[in-house]
Amino acid sequence: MSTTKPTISAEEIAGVLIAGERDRTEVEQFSDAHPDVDVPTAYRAQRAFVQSKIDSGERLVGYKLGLTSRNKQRAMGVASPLYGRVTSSMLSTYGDPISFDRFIHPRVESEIAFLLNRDIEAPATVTSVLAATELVYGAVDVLDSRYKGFKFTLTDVVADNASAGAFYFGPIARRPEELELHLIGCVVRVDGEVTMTAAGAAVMGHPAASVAWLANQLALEGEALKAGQLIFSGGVTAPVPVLPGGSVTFEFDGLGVIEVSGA
Ligand code: OOG
Ligand code: MG
Repeated sequence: MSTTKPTISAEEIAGVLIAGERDRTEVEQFSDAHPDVDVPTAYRAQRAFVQSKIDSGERLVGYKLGLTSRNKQRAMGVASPLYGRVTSSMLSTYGDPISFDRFIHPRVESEIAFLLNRDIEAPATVTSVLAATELVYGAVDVLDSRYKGFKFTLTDVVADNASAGAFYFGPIARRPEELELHLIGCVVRVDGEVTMTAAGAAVMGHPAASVAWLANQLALEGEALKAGQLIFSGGVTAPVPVLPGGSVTFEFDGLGVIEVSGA
């Protein structure tokens, strides 16, 4: 094990990503020039990236999981789950349009969102996550990697706050016990044509398993999931680009339809 200092600091990585997001310009993957940066350093960069949002008045409202399904791991060529932080300006009210011109190259994907009404203690399981969940929603994750060509390694995407851009909620909230979340179907249509279908079990066997993974991961870092937070499961289906004039609809069994239109 080398104990030399990384050739770029977490703060420097965050500074590049903050500028890329602000200026809507793609940045180079830092892993190309700095392959020595490890995952803990990348999470410190993520914290600094998110802290800049909090310093400008946003609130931490929860977390998002990433690369928790084979559909997503295959699409992005990265095989380990990760998490990012969700802040208040990323959320939109159902029906409100999201303006895509604030993004570099947005993509959308289906997820399940969990609203917690209790803190989750480690070790967490599917059962303990469901017991701490007040409501679940169908949701759409609007991703916007700050990296050129939407290409990244695990450390790149961790630092980039799991490509977080914005989130849509579906129109229907349900108690978790009213649904078989691992069987929830999702049909994705691009310009009216069915392009992808999946069930909730695509996410680690059960969407709540990804929330349990996060709770256990955060415990190792001295953090915990809290009552009132929103947790996004990670993509059930692979991402689809949002194109001008195009439409993508996400139909969830029992949780309604979300339509996304590229203006
Ligand atoms: C990385 C973020 C992953 C998910 O649900 O897998 C993610 C990306 O695909 O840009 O949000
Ligand atoms: Mg996602």
